[in-house]
Amino acid sequence: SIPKVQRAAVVQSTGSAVEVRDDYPVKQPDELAPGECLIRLHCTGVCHTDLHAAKGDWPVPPKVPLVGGHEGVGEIVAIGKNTSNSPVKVGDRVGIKWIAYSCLNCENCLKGLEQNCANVKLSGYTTDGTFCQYLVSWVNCVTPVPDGIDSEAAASILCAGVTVYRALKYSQSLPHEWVVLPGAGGGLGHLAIQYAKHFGLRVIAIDTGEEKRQLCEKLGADAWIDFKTSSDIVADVKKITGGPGAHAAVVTAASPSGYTQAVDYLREGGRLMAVGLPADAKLEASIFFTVFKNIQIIGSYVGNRQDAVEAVRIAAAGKVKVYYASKPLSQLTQTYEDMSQGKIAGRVILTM
Ligand code: 8ID
Ligand code: ZN
Repeated sequence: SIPKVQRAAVVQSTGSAVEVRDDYPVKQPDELAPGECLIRLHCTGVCHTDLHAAKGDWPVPPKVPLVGGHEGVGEIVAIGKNTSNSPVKVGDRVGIKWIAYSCLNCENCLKGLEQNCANVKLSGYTTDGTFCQYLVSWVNCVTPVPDGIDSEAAASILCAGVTVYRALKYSQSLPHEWVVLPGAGGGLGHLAIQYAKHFGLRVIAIDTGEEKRQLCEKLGADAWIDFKTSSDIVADVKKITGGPGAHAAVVTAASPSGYTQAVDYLREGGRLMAVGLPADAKLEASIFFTVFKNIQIIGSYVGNRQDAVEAVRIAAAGKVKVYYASKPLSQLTQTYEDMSQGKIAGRVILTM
């Protein structure tokens, strides 16, 4: 049976502290609208986006009170009555991603840009997310999770994995080309290394500190640059690539500094994939060299349902593994603290 209340991590007003409560309401099965489903969560990842949401530091404000979180895996326990043609059923294990709901009928949805749906709902931002035990989702938008990957290992594929998988896919990189990954030791970055290696690319990981260096090298990075100790990142990248620079960069750093040298260390025709979302930042690049070198600068925002299916499939095949520390939901505040200080190599997964 479904309880009336649950444990949830709630931000009461934007910027205020996260409060873990045991009295947050659970929407009951008979209250679900057609197309909605109720999910009992096993676990959730903590993404840097959740920290931006809790702080409210982006130009688009989140809802309040807010239950954050958008990298969850759980089990469907109820589906709204009069739901027709559901691709999932009660008992299925599914993932929750940042795009909680997209209408599938607007121009952007029809073009495959479900992220930009005119009626989009964002998990842990404009609708309650995964820092709780039970949440409402939509049968057409959950991501089925195949056997062969446990829930904790699958969770961060739903945001971090999908996002870097799509950015790499749209970077149009060919096997054996060089890709630079600023932010490589973080949640998105450590998965980007592995997807890039799976694509046959050569990887230059940029981040800082011994723990992240070891992680990046263990995951297959071909070269490492510490952004805090390097005196010239552009020269380092050029040297590693034998002169001309890298073919692509996927920037997942949560600070603007991760972006600044990219146009300079990319070779002619290079692609700069903008993924990290530092608050209040402008992308600074030389217009002259962007033009002169035929550089493409491309924003890449999470992924659609197909990107999610593909990213999960590669992880379930054992080609990409989330490197994580497992903690209880009550550790969310501490996790935000560690994340602000750049102390987390890989991901933190919270269990319910
Ligand atoms: O759809 C999207 N585009 C999307 C999806 C999910 C997350 C974007 N994001 C955004 C987040 O909102 C956040 O701004 O991507 C950014 C990274 O998220 P994350 O991987 O969850 O954050 P993290 O685990 O804290 O990793 C960030 C890493 O960047 C490094 C840090 O050391 C950390 O390991 N870093 C920083 I801060 N500055 C750097 C620099 N100048 C840097 N690495 C290299 N060079
Ligand atoms: Zn995320």
